[in-house]
Amino acid sequence: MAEIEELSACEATRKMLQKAVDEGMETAFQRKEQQKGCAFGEAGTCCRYCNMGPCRINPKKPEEAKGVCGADVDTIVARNFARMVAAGTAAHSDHGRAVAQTLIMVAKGETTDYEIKDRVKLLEVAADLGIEIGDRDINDIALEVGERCLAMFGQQEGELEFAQRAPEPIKEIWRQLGIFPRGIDREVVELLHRTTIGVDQDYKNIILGASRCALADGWGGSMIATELQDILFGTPEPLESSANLGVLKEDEVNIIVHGHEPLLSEMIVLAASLPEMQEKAKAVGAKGINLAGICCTANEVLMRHGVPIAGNFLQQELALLTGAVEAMVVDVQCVFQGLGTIASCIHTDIITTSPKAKMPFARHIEFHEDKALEVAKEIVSTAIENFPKRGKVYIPDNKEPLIAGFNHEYVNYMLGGRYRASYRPLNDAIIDGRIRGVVGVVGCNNPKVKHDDVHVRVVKQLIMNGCLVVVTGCAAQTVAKAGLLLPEVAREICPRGLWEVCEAVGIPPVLHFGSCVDNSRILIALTAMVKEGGLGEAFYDLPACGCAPEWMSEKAIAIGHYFVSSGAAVVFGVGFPTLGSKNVTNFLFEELNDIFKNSWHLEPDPDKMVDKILSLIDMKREALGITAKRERILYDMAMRRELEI
Ligand code: NFS
Repeated sequence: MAEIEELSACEATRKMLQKAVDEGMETAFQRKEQQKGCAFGEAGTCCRYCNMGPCRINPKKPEEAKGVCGADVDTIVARNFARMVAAGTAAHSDHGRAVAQTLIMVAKGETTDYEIKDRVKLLEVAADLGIEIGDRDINDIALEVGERCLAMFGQQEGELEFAQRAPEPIKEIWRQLGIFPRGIDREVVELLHRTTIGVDQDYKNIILGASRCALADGWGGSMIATELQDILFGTPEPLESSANLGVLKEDEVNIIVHGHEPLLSEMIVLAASLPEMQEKAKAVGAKGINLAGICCTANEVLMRHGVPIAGNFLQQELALLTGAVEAMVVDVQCVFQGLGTIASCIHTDIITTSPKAKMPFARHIEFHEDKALEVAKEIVSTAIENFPKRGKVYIPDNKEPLIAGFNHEYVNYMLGGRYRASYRPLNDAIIDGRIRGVVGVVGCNNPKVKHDDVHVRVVKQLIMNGCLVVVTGCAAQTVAKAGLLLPEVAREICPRGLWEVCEAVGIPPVLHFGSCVDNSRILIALTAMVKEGGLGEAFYDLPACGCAPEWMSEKAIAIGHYFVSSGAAVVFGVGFPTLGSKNVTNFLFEELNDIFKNSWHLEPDPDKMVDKILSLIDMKREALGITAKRERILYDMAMRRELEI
């Protein structure tokens, strides 16, 4: 295996990787080295959508071959890209659907385990959808909101309602192109249809079809998930917690929630806090029950309950190797099958809960919304019963404090106050140059690059250069572990303008905005900046940029594509799945500028990625006539040493 030092920038991760090597346990880091990769797959030039193939085209000599059906490299690459968008959209949206169904059950009184926690947000969303409020019963309003959102999945014709929230000029562009999204399910189905053998063979048309589908994700499925979760579980507000494997406790029953949908994890939080469960834990010799999270579920329960983060995507197996985890409770998405192999060697139970996602070596305790708390109690009890079976435990002592729980509503409130909530101070700070621009840093880990390293380098340099950064997903967890989600960071490393703004408002320069479906919060925040005035007419005018430095998932491609199709610039790291076709790549990276006035970019090198983002932001500042002369802060050796987590 490569030098452990080179595999991760996170000390806790390195310690656990050493332990894995010492004990002969396998993780994603080792498996990545065993996999030699495939040049065709990597370039997007392999097609296996029918049984005449698989067909593959040498990305170095694409003109020399075609698929058996005659598909050229452009069609093949575009279809593969589009299918990633369809899959990513499906994942986010199926999550949103489950939340809508739960809201309906709550409104109908079919489950009493959940309640409507944020009535103000319910009324706001209802008003947005044109639902009558008057003196109607709150459950009637909730039912109508739930049903209207659920109907957005099956809507056959007409414009998707939440997409009406987008700035007017981009909606006009969607209408002119015929890509204003309709129902979410319809867009996923149509994109899968268009990319089967012998349908859409115009790569530009395929990519624009993918835009329509991706928009149904960002302004549809993901937004439904976020909005309705806030209604059911409460809109997050800033709170303190901590992150990294050191949050596990040697003397308590450790339960890790991992996956994506908070419907389950909310109930586990409740069940674990019940006195009867605490007593049960004490009866087996534990001091209590300690909950922690991995991946987006971690973000959901962190921002609403302060549940600490055990780690991000690439740390899921390492958490088990501590020997301190009694149960890892999973639902859907980003869950390694490798977990089961490790769990079969130690006392940990992997508990699958979704009928959609079962695993070998796991115990299945199926979750149902109508008996949510009962199931959660069974899961917690199972974990407690495991505690006496523990073997040797090693928990690395790394953990960092953090503040999480930001979102559009809170930004609005903290800038303007409760009675004059407004984005004006943010826009003004951007216009007068105290804030250079706003950057969303999102996405996964990927063992193709040094774990956490790219995220930390990019985020640190962005705030050193005066950008306000918002983070979601595993990127948020990375920077939490690096101690960047703290207000004092502003004074320590940010230029005067940014730290003055941060200190005046009492925020860190890096704002934790939630999970990956919560990237829809960024859409809403950017829309609010546009509507506030002074920074142009649409996303494409804003000094703002999105990036995913260590992405790996189809969901990341769907997110990137809905931001680009909404008019935002997006920079991805690692690599890009269309490089086998010059035409498709040129369309995504250049020609989309003529359509959405922004485009995709690829820059795997963290320093160059920062340069690229800053130049994109400065270009927008110049176009807006708000250019302030500033020096690019150079990245010297002392800073480099600072970047260790
Ligand atoms: Ni996002 Fe969440 Fe993490 Fe990547 Fe996976 S957890 S939905 S896909 S790996 S950021």
